[in-house]
Amino acid sequence: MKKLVTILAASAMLVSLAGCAGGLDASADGPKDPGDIVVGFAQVGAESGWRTANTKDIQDSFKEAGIELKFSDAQQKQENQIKAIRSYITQGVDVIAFSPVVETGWDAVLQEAKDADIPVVLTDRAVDSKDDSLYVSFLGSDFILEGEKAGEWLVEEYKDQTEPVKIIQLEGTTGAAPAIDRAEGFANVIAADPKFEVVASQTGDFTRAGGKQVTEALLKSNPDVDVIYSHNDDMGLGAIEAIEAAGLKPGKDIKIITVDAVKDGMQALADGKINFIVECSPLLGKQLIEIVEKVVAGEEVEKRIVADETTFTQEQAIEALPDRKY
Ligand code: GZL
Ligand code: ZN
Repeated sequence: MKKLVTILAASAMLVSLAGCAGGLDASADGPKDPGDIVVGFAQVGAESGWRTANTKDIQDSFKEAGIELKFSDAQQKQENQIKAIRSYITQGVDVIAFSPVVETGWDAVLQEAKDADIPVVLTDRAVDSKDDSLYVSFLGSDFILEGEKAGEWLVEEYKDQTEPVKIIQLEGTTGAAPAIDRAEGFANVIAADPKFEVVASQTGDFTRAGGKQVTEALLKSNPDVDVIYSHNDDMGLGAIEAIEAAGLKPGKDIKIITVDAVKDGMQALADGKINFIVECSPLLGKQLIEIVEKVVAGEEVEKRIVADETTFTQEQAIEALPDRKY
């Protein structure tokens, strides 16, 4: 009897070893179970309502899928993101995903991930690397289109006005893809009519405090401004505080266009303090999981996956607010 038990135990050991060895070569025993996959995510920070909604959605999605997520918050510093990516490489995670705080300066660390055979997924923001073999997929919004949508609303809003329309632009983080591209898309559209003039443009770093400080300063030098175009809701909400502190009515004396459509922005839109919001969806968790599972199973993934999103007027915001997820 004793002999039989030892033989059984030994063979069970062998099977489990084979199983684990098989895990290294997915083809042997099919794709890894979600429970065996480990993903390292290097998040930008927690600078805005959009970012916190994006983090929550990613963490909830991974919990639901039963996939282990190692998560880091870089406080909007590129060197912290690079450090986090390096630590994921050392830990030998299956996939690395991150939202690059700025477009430049990633080639070296992405090459290190490639040399370590760890696929990288870009979420939300892009890198300017010429070598697109450094990442398997870029999942996120089309920020140029978002800027164009903002410009199109402005052109429509002022189609009957001939005298100049003076605009202050609140830029996102300097060097970040959404800041570069939202400025580009907006400029493309308003170039159609010389009455539109961006009298001042400055970064508020995507934060509410930044938007308030910059607007206070720019209103002093441009008291007769008509419109504020803000690259995200949070800076727009800061601008509202500055406009009210100057004794003016946001949404009336100065019209405001923002991007994101997070709850606080949508509430200000419903209250008439913002006039138009271009949505930028933070809900990338599900699509990121699909990419991770395909990559781990050795399947092809699309190089560029665009998040679907819309725009909101005041009426549409009032309609949408009750069941807004973020
Ligand atoms: C856009 C995202 C931007 C948001 C900001 O996808 O990168 O960063 O628009 C956030 O709110 O800070
Ligand atoms: Zn770009």
